[in-house]
Amino acid sequence: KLAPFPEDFFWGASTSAYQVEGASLEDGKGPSCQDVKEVPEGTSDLTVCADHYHHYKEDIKLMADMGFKSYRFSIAWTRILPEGTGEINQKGIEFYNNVINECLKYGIEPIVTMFHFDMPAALDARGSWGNPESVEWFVNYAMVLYESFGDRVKYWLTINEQNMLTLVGPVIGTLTIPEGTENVLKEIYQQNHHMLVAQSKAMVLCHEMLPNAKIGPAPNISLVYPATCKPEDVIAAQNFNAVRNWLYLDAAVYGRYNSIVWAWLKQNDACPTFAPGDEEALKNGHPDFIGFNYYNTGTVEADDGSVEESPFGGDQQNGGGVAGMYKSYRNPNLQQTEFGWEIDPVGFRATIREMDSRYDLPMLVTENGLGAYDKVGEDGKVHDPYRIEYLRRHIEQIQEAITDGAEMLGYNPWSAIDLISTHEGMRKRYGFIYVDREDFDLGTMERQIKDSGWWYKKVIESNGED
Ligand code: BGP
Repeated sequence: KLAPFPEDFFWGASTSAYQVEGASLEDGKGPSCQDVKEVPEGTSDLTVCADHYHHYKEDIKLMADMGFKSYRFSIAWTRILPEGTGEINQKGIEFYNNVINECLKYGIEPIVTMFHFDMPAALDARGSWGNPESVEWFVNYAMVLYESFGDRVKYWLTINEQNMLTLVGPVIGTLTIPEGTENVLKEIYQQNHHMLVAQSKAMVLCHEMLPNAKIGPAPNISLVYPATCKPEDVIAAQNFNAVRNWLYLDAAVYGRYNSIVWAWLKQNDACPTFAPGDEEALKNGHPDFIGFNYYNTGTVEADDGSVEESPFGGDQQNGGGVAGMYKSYRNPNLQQTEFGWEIDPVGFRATIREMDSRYDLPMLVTENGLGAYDKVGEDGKVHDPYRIEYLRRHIEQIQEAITDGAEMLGYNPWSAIDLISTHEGMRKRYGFIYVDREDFDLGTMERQIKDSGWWYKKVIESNGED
């Protein structure tokens, strides 16, 4: 018999500032790396997005109509601090005050991501995460957030998908490698180290300033399978698991580097340099829970010598591998989305079980979801049975994991509302709420709840029984 979902389970959904808000330079907002990056060919830029900046009231009302218990969104660093450090932009504070208050009005718990892929351009120009000062920039930004919103925000997420920044950073438009860098691997992991230290310090500060708040990381966690039961493939899977997943959680939870990753970096002369106090700083931070995004599992085999030398490790969707460590493998047992992403609900349970046994902390699903070409039907509605099927199968596996003993705090799939996809622009939609616009035609911006949203409402009402 399956265990029930907890009574106070956070059923909700997610967005991020640079993908949903638009108004990218309005009301004093400074440019972020996303505003100045070259968008992939054939996709929209990020100036308008779903225009949530001007529609937030309507959007949160629709979330309330679906019965949301939580809404995970990110704060744009440059709306608060246009230059990344220095002067505070009151209009930015006002906007997020309004968003938070609007959520609370409907009993929706705001879950706030502090950093979701949008480094202030001004800080990029100063070396971004490669600059050792980045630790202080982030901690200072965190302090402003706690001071401004800490009286109402109880759940904080530090850095969204830090692991994707190191694995595919340039694809996302973040993680800049300075020209002329000799040891790119070392540079990547030095930047990563600064993020880890910054995160740890932000967790300590959160606990000092807001004793009732809870804070956690938000990496993208995918359990990695070996392609076969060949021992060499198992070693490859351990390698990718370490590089992709455990490095981030070992550091966040235990304040130490994963030994497999450290040994690999050492062999490549790429271990990050610790500043005085870093070791202690890493040890001092403790998350209250693990936030994580899950889209699919990974599968790898041993490198047969064909993996090209590249400092970036790639991920399941982008393929790749690391020479001598692992090579990506398409799992023949899994279906794929229209966009070629593998679908693995049972792997969701496996991933949760693995995290539970390694870290023994409550877990909050901060993303999961299906990107598809949704269309308005002849009846004017959006019928997305494929998304209902996808979500249902994943929710079932959360319940299995709860039955296995995992403590699950909530489920916040991607995305609350249609927004701009990282790689595919507007055509790849994830939302429960449809937005009438295309990549190059801003449309009416009208909103409507899709079939999946009405279905989700029933799931929430019945606390997962539907
Ligand atoms: C995650 C990101 C999100 C979101 C999502 C879907 O990696 O945290 O920002 O974009 O993936 O990805 P995509 O937009 O590429 O389909």
